[in-house]
Amino acid sequence: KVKLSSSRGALIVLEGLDRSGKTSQSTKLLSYMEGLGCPAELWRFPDRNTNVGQMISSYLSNQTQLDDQTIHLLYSANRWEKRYLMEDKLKSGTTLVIDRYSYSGVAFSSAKGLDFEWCKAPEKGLLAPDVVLYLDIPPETLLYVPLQKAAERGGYGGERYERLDFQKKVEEKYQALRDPSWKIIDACLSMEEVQKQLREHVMDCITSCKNGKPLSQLWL
Ligand code: Z5A
Repeated sequence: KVKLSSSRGALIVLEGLDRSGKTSQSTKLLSYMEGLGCPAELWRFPDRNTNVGQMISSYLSNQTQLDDQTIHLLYSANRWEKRYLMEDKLKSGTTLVIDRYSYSGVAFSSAKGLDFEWCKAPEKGLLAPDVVLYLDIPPETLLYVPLQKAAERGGYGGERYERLDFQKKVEEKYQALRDPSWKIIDACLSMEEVQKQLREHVMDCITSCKNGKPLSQLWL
């Protein structure tokens, strides 16, 4: 276990399918916390600014090809290279709002067909979030995403099903990762309503961390 801290920031993770609103909502959360004078930073994974992150970015933009195992380990390494900075920030009282974390890593890679436990293994020992806020959206809602892409390059039908199919698999994997402590938010509600619910969970979480909730490690 990581050393106890009496007054620390909270590690808050937002997860959910593509386009469920993670980036919009985490940005709003940060402004809200800043408005309250609560020290906070917004992080996201992949963090494309590091050396490892640049390899991931190059893969995501199709400039390099990597097999599924290699990219999985790079995503994980990208979290490990931020692990100690993360701990320092939290211990100095800064709350971190993180847009995607290990759950994205496992859900996406295992949805591609990699073994679920194999995918979890390199994540073990990273800092465990104090709360996971899951933005719940039916995969079917995402149909408009390939519609736009397909308009640019044709082959619309096949791509749509392929993508929907994949998002459904990702959702199944998220469900397998879920534990009772996760906060499930209906992401089909308005932006404002989603934000309102998120703020309540976040403030509860920050309070419990300030009151001495210890940091712990993921999946150990
Ligand atoms: N990946 C991985 O495989 N392994 C890993 O370990 C990690 C990631 C960490 C990163 O993509 C890819 O890497 C991702 C997973 C994989 N792959 N995919 N596919 P990215 O960084 O490009 O993706 P993202 O930044 O996370 O974006 P996103 O998931 O596509 O979107 P989002 O952040 O959830 O949503 P948004 O940008 O806030 O909102 C999307 C739109 O919906 C936007 O126009 C909003 O205005 C609108 N929106 C949002 N909420 C609402 C509500 N409530 N009502 C109406 N409209 C809304």
